[in-house]
Amino acid sequence: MFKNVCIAGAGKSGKAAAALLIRNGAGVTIFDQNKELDTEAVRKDIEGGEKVDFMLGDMDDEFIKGLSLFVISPGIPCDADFVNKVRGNNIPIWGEIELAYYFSKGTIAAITGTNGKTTTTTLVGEIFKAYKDDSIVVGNIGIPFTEYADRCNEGMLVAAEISSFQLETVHTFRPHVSAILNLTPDHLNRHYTFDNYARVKFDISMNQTEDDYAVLNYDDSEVRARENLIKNAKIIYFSRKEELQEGVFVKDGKVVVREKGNDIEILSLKDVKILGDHNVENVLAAVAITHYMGIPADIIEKVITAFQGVEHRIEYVRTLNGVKYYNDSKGTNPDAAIKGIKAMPGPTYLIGGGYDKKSEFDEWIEAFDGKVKALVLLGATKDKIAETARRLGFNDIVMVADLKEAVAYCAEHAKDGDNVLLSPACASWDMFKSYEQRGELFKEYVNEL
Ligand code: UMA
Repeated sequence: MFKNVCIAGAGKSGKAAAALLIRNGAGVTIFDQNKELDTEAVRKDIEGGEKVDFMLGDMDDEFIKGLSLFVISPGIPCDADFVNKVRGNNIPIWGEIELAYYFSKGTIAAITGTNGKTTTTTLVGEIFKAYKDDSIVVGNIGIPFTEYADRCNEGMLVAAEISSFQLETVHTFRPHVSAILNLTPDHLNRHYTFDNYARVKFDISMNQTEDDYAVLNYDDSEVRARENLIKNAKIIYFSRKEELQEGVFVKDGKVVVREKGNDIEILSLKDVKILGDHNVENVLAAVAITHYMGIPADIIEKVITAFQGVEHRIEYVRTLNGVKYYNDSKGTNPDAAIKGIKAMPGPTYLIGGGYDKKSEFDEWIEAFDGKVKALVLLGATKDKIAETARRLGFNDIVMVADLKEAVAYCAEHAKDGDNVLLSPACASWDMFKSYEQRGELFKEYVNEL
């Protein structure tokens, strides 16, 4: 299986997969479509990197025929020409999650959904660590599961954030608890239709058995409409809005787990520090996930009530001349950005635009609710967003060339009591390496003012 492995993609995922495979005696070639890739720099980042071969640009047909396994990074579309060729030669294609799962012996809680994945996974990971300090947090959150997989022993708890990209290439991956937090259109340039995207999210549960749990959002009609896609796992619903017969919900300001007719009170919402309805949902999901992973209620309560939130999610940066600056760089789709603008307490200069995922921006603009003083646009989607805004009667639009200019414009015009929010409603990949880099740069520019 591991005699002659090709890893496609020399990013975080590919490098960690290479190190794992080399540790386990495999022959590894890294393929990357970027002809300019600095292979020596990549080699240096990989433990055992001197044993890696490279192929850049185009993939050789003869090379494909000799492969025993093809490991694909999440950012590479599964229908890329070279991937189709590999498939045509009947070479097994695994993603990083499948590869890590093959080596790992831990008990996994796997979390997906359009929004809230990172906050929920972070919370779940903190709860796991408070219970067992060798627990790990991995996946789309930025730490490849392959980095730890072969050191992940029996009994270790794993909190894994899993993206739709990663779910396209799982085959045997079986988390003990899976969770689908919500579903709104995202990554449609990759999955083509919303239904394809939704179905791929449900693949998180495809290998679960009757001994496993699937945590689903009762309040999300797109999730609920697809509950029949959960084949074997026991479904555990959570709801912010309704008292459930069984499941996790809010009753008299308390988060309650109702199980076999018993109500277990976990915590009071008034003690939770992260703001907004979407965060109540993240808390409910984290309670459901950790309860069914067997974590005692007192530990769940202690960790959740102490939790202050994660970087790049409506993150407060500073106040200057009475203007508050917030970094919501993880607002990478319209739905996440709606949460960002809704969380703003007053008049806001909103910085948006970025990589084109073929999203529609109408609902985001409708959510401005008279709060946005100016929409400052940059990136590949700026014209499309401006067009949508004007069509909906919103005309306070400013076009800028880059993020630095956007920050400078906002600083010059915002008055005491205003807010400046970076919440782009788009991914970052047109101008930045990642949403993290975009958020870091925003904070840097704001702190330089
Ligand atoms: N490449 C190609 N051909 C392509 C695309 C990429 O050769 O068509 C090469 C690039 O030249 C580059 C490498 O592949 O050298 C990059 O691989 P990658 O895009 O998979 O990026 P990684 O650094 O390996 O990061 C990936 C995830 N990236 C994506 O899904 C785009 C990271 O998720 C994840 O944290 C990491 O693996 C570890 O699991 C980021 C993300 O943006 C945070 N995810 C999306 C999201 O949250 O919306 C799904």
